[in-house]
Amino acid sequence: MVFTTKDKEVTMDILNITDAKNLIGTNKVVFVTGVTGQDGSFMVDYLLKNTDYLIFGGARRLSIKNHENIGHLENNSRFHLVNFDLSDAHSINKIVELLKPDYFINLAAQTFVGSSWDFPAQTWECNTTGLIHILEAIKQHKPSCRFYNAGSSEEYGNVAYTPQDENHPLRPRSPYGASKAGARLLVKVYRESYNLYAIQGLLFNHEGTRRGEEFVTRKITKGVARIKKAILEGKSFEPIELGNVKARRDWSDAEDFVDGIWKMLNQDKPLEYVLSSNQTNTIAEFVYYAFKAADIQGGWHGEAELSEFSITTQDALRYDPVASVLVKINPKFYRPAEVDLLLGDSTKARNELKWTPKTSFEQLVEKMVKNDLKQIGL
Ligand code: NDP
Ligand code: GDR
Repeated sequence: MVFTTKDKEVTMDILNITDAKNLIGTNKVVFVTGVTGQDGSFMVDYLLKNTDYLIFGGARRLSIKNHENIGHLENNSRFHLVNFDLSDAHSINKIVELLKPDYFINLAAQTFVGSSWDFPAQTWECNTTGLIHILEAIKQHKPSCRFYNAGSSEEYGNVAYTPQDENHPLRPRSPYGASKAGARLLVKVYRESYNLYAIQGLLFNHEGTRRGEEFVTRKITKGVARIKKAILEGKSFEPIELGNVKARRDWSDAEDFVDGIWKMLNQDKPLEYVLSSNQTNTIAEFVYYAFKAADIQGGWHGEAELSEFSITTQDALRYDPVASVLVKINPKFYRPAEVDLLLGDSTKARNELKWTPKTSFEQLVEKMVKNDLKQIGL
């Protein structure tokens, strides 16, 4: 099967389940879903580096391949793709029956909060009903399998107190948040009913160079790179259009989080933890630091507070004033209900799992901007 990544053309097969089974030897087996996405691909990289396990990545068949995040693994003898779709109970059952994985890490989901109002049933189907298919298969075929399901700070939603720790109640504000809150309850029920090692971590926002382009951080860093290129070439440019820039998020580096997930999976007891940076920033602040990382000094201006972000006066003198608007607000990106403030408290994970995130907020922004600049040749 031939498909194109950003850098080169690669060939990568998706194995059928019988061929996959024949690859199993004496090493432990990990099944990771969502490997075409951000966390799944970083998790596979992490496992290849830190274990000697055989890793199967679940990927769904699409008419146009989207394997950019795993293209670098095409010839790795310890990593293989298997057809996987959260909506198909039969194939999930077969996967667990034949591969009998020692670990099952479910990072596949309908992940975009904004779309979850447009596709509430599909969001529930993937994130909640799909989870039941996995839990049932594990219960039936490999009850000793250690299972991780991806939980989210969106389950906290309309927060009751700040910062949010493991005891915070579930108060989701979106169909996505509700689907993950439902999933959390199911994981607990299966853990307690069948004595499974089944956990759902409580992960705040995490980003990186493989972040999907519709999420606000990547949308901003890609936009910054596009504008930087236009400025350097003396061309005009369209501003980045954003919705609610006053919302606050607790952002971390996804590469730090896969380490936390693996630590959560390897405890004596199946305990669930918050992973977070313990710092909160507005989207507006992310914008500021992203342009700063590209050496573009800007500020928020406009009649209404935070209505427009433009190059600051000194720089504006050097550029066409019309083109000096870098970001403008477009209400079409507002959500029917917003989560205004997220700030995690990951003290327990840091103390009990000895988990230590390495990348600060500013380093994360800079890393993402530099990556997007590099991708367009800057
Ligand atoms: P991405 O959107 O980058 O990746 C999602 C993955 O799920 C993709 O590989 C996608 O495949 C796959 N997927 C979607 N629908 C299906 C389906 N029906 N069957 C099989 N696979 C499917 O998300 P992240 O990597 O950022 O997130 C990983 C997990 O962590 C998700 O569960 C997310 O909800 C959760 N989470 C993420 C946070 C974050 O800040 N990143 C924070 C808290 C929780 P395809 O490429 O084919 O679309
Ligand atoms: P989030 O991430 O909803 O926190 O979910 P997203 O980046 O989509 O939004 C963050 C905040 O930015 C505001 N915003 C915009 N968002 C997007 N996408 N596009 C815009 O133009 C824009 N303008 C402002 C949003 O309103 C919101 O307040 C992510 C996902 O990874 C989930 O899967 C995960 O569970 C949570 O993080 C924790």
